[in-house]
Amino acid sequence: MKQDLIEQARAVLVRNDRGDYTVPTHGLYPFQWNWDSALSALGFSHFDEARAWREIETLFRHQWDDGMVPHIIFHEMNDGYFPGPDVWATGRAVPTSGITQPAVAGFAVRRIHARAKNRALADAQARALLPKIHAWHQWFYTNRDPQGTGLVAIIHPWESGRDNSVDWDAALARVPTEGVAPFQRRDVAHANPAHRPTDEEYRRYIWLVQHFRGLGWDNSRLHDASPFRVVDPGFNAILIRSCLDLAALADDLGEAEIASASRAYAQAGIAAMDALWSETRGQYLCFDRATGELIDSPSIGGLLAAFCPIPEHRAQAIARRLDAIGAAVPYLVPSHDPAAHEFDGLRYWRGPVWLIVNYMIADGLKRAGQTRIVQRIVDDSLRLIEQSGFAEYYDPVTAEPCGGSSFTWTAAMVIEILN
Ligand code: 9YW
Repeated sequence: MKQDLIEQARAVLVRNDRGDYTVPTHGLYPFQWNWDSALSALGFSHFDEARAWREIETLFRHQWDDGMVPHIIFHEMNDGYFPGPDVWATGRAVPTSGITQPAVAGFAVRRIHARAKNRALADAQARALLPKIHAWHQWFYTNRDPQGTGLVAIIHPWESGRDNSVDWDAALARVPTEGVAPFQRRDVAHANPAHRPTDEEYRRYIWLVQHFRGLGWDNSRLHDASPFRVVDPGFNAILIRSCLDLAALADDLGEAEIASASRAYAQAGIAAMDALWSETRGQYLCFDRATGELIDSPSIGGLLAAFCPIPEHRAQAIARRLDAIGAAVPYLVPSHDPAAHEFDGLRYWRGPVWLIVNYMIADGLKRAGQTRIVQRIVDDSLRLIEQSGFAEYYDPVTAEPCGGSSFTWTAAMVIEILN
């Protein structure tokens, strides 16, 4: 059974392999996505280390001069996705989007390096990637935390990787839609519209893209100029964890300066994170930098915070919260609290389970010693795969597979979990 699943997962990765990068899934997402690549490389690394390194190498080949690593790289033209390169208009030879995504590469590279069988290759690749990943982290803290609070903001819901989370509703409602050029969505031709963001959300997403494009994609201006500036605990936890992992890797490779700078970022982030804790909700919450208030939305972003080191009593509280959620739905971890009225088990990031987030929450809670709830998350993840295949996401109540099928990072997580 286990070997069968691994074989099936490998076949998904191979099918979506385009040589130097993988597409998340055929049809719906025909390009390279940032955090998909970093997480998918973990899957490749179990059967082809060279291919795993190449995935991340390709991603960083398209890093911007200012250090940003874009969220999409449009390697080949394909009009099956909107918004394409013409809408982003970032002026790059190989077109990219103009925003970023969760900085999980530092974590992935450290993990792949630590367990690599080909040590010479791993050292060479890690050494080449180290300054690039560090430059990306520096870019984050310089451009997305201009006041030096210790935590970075996202300026577009797409940056979070949790596109239509309830977390963004109020902040996104303040984004205008006037002047948005007419467009035709392509995603709804590949996936059930009831499982995707709404047209209204898309108009606001595109307004932000047009706004940033009008500012020449100058990252030194975008943060302050964006009406949407949200501090996401999950996003920050991923960045903090990557800084810590990069520091450990830098120690291994004798790069003391990168190690100490990375640790300083992580320490400041960990200290600042506690202000996002909600005693009432028993989890972390997002913070709206435009209004200066916490966003009272009990989403998975506040549980994913456990991916970075958090105080022991906070990890215990998150485990309790997961127990309560796990009593309400058969499959952990829904992307939004099933008890909240906004919960929608089929609609993208407003309820469904995503295996990559399960993996990161489980990893963090394992380090925090919360083994019982970790086992539940792992068991639920594998039950979803056995019942519903390698889907993009799943209904936490019925296990219905949603979104794209034969999904790369879902398959990669299965290989990672089962090895
Ligand atoms: C989109 C590729 C991406 C993920 C995001 C997810 C979705 C793309 O797919 O966004 O067009 O909506 O939300 O996290 O990287 O798998």
